[in-house]
Amino acid sequence: MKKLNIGLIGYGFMGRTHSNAYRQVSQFFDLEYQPVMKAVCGRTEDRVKAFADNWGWQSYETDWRKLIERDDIDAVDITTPNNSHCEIAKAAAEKGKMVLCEKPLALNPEQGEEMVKIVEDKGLANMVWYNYRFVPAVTLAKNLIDDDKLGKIFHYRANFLQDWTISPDLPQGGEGLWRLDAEAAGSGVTGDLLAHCIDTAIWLNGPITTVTAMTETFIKERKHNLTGEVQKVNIDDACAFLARFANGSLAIFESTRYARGHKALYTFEINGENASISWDLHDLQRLSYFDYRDESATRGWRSIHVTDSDHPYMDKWWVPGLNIGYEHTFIHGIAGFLKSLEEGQKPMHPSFRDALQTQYICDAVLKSGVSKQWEEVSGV
Ligand code: SOE
Repeated sequence: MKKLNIGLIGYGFMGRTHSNAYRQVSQFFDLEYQPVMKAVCGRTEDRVKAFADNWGWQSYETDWRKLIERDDIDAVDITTPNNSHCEIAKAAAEKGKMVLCEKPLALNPEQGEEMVKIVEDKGLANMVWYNYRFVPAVTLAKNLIDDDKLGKIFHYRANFLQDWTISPDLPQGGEGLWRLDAEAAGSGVTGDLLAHCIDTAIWLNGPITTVTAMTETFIKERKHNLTGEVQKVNIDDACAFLARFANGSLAIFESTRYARGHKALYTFEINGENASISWDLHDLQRLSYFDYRDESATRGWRSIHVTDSDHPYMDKWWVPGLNIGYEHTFIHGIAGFLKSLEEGQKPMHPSFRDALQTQYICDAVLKSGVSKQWEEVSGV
């Protein structure tokens, strides 16, 4: 087996999901490459050391520049806040490392373009962790659409609803709360949550060409954890937008962190000429499917329990009927990346270039939130 030495930068929520994936992937997937958990990097020494011990990283660094300098690192995995993705990815690529990056790719399209350019110019394997593509039920949706089961697609609707920022006492900035700080995150729900919905949507239904959006910041000021001052909030707390796809279908997307009662309700529904499908992250192992061509007496929505061995990814896991969950999406992501390194395999998706497309759409959405006009999406 060939070894691929990984250097992980960041050890928060995503650092944990990725570490778990590296630990498990070779046990469940038959691959030529085995990831080696060479080094993890975080700024606080006692914490990064404890993280390394807990997850089985062989060594640690407290300066990411040192990590990317190391000759024993083949691939750099970035799980830091969004405002550091571009600098780290470019520096890692400059050193000839493969780069895996958490979503969203960057703070804005300009940074994203630079990141795409350097990995492509240097011919380096790259991917962005839009993990929901790798839910078996979502991949099944992709397969049904690619098999033309739905026929012409008319409608796409997606939501990503949360409720964790409703309290005005919640500060912005710093560890755990950088998603509320526009300087670190770039945007609010648009880059954090709608980016997932957009990535899935363009994968399933092709390019989005134009958008019109409505954004809102409900809590205008919050104490900043780093400065201790009450400061203006510059992120979008909620965003809803309409979109047109290149294939003629219409879309409606909504995301908020103010939907009391919802923690991570990512749902989508697609309506085609012959059939419809819908999916819900809170019940991620099921895909709902309605086919108009079924016999009329028994026609209706069916709830497919996506656990059979002929369903996507499921032959790698337990026995039919037994669920897998959220953490497995990251294992599927890294399995796909490792597979793509084998001789004769296609490059991994979503790549930096795919994620740049999502970045263009987020940018058009945010622009439209301000201009209150329809905005064209760049790069289509
Ligand atoms: C935010 O709460 C968050 O953790 C996102 O950053 C993730 O990308 C999403 O998958 C779940 O919600």
